[in-house]
Amino acid sequence: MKLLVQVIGARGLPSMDMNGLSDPYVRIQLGKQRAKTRIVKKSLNPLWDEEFSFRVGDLREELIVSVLDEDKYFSDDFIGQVKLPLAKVMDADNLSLGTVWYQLQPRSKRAKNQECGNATVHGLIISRRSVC
Ligand SMILES: [Ca+2]
Ligand SMILES: [Ca+2]
Repeated sequence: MKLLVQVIGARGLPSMDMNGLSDPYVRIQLGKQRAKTRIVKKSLNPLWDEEFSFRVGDLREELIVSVLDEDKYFSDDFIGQVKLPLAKVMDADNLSLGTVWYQLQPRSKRAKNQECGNATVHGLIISRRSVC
């Protein structure tokens, strides 16, 4: 089985650079499989519009979608991430989640269940889609 993930864009990302902008790209992980979008330079509202395909093995896995700011001389800054359990896709109509904006979350595990915390990174992403 294959999972298709379409990364469209993000909006309202925080600035991670001195120039008030970021150079965002998206890293996607499913188990040991990884993929990356290209880097959109100097943007807080990047558009990637790229599609990735992953092999689905274990349905208990989560798709981890991270947005990072590319930096030339330092390690890249983490902006936020979204975790999507595969089970959620399997439960969806037509095995597709459609095109949806997701709120980026901070990396800390603790924040995951705190719906009302103010820790959410202000920004968004993507959409993913289907299976089969
Ligand atoms: Ca930076
Ligand atoms: Ca940067």
